[in-house]
Amino acid sequence: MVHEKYFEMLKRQETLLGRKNERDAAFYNGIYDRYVYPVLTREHIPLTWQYDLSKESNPYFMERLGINAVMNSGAIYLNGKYYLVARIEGNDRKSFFGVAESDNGVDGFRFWDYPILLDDTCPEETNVYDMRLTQHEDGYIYGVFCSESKDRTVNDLSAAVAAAGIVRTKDLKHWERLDNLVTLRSPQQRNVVLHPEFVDGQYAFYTRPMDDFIDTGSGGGVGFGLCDDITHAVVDMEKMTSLRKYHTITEAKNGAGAVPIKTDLGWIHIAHGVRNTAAGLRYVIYAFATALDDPSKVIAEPSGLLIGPRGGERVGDVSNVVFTNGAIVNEKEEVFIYYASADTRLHVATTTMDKLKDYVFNTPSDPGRSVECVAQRCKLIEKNLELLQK
Ligand code: M1P
Repeated sequence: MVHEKYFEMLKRQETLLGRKNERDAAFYNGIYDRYVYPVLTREHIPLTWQYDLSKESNPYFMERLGINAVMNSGAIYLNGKYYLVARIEGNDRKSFFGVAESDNGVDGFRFWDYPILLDDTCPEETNVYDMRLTQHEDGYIYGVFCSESKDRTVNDLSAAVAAAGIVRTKDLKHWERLDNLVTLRSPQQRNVVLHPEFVDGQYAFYTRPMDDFIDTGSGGGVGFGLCDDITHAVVDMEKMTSLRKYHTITEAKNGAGAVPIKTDLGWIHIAHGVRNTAAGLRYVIYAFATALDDPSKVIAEPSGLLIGPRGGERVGDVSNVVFTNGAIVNEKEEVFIYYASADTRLHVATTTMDKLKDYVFNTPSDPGRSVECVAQRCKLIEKNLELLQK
């Protein structure tokens, strides 16, 4: 017999799932809109994933397999629907993936009946997270994610190794696991993204070379490398694209986020940058563009952050973090940037392709020093004051 509490909880959840999202009227920057409600939270997870519904075996209707957070999500637009492959973290700290679907991209996201059960091909793999979904010109949808294992080469319980796992699908239902990416010159990888087109006839990956699990160490920023065979992907050379820079939002580290968006002016990348502070690491989202004929060559780099944590977004399991690994452009050229806050919940910011291009190609770049930044601002003020005096 189904426990009566289930129906009460389901009613409450249905109210949440049916709630309309609203643009946040208190926020304006002309670049994108924020929304009042997150698009996915732990409360969106089906009750069947967490509770034993039987009154006989669960008389207190206790949570048996609780969910702690829903965050960093890959995103894809297929047949007029918006799909997120969300990172879901159980109370047991293990992350896994689940597909959530919406008709409009800003609310009404519902998870499918089951999470994604990956092929168990890596016995050492302990945790998986942050899938980027690439609709590749070869006809497959690829999911590239972080595959984390314990580092057994050192005597440190917390030491871990991050690699890039690869799966592919045509329908988001049947997933084929391929070999993890091997980068011959970088011991660890996270935030790897597959470029949607062949480059010089090869598969192209944005990488993030790291010396160890947390610190990028000598890793200089977002890398770029090519490989022939996606089923046994091996990247030898990694060229640098968007660099870490002293006293900027990318000083501590950075990493590719959403799959690059193709425009007539270049590939637009929405990535994350990290700086260190007395309160710990601060993660923000930034954008840059690379050349159409060389997706590794940065051609535009607006100054500073595009999205930073604000208000309640600042607080959560890992405070002061916003992170993106998915964006959608629909047939109306509307852009949906999915970003998580504080490794706890997922939000959306919306804009248009015209606005995004204007932002990326017309926002001045960071001159690098306070005095030059003030000069840059004075130039803007002077132009405005002249205009106001006319
Ligand atoms: O906790 C913040 C983020 O930390 C990692 O990002 P990075 O590899 O750049 O440090 C990721 O594990 C990400 O999942 C997480 O949101």
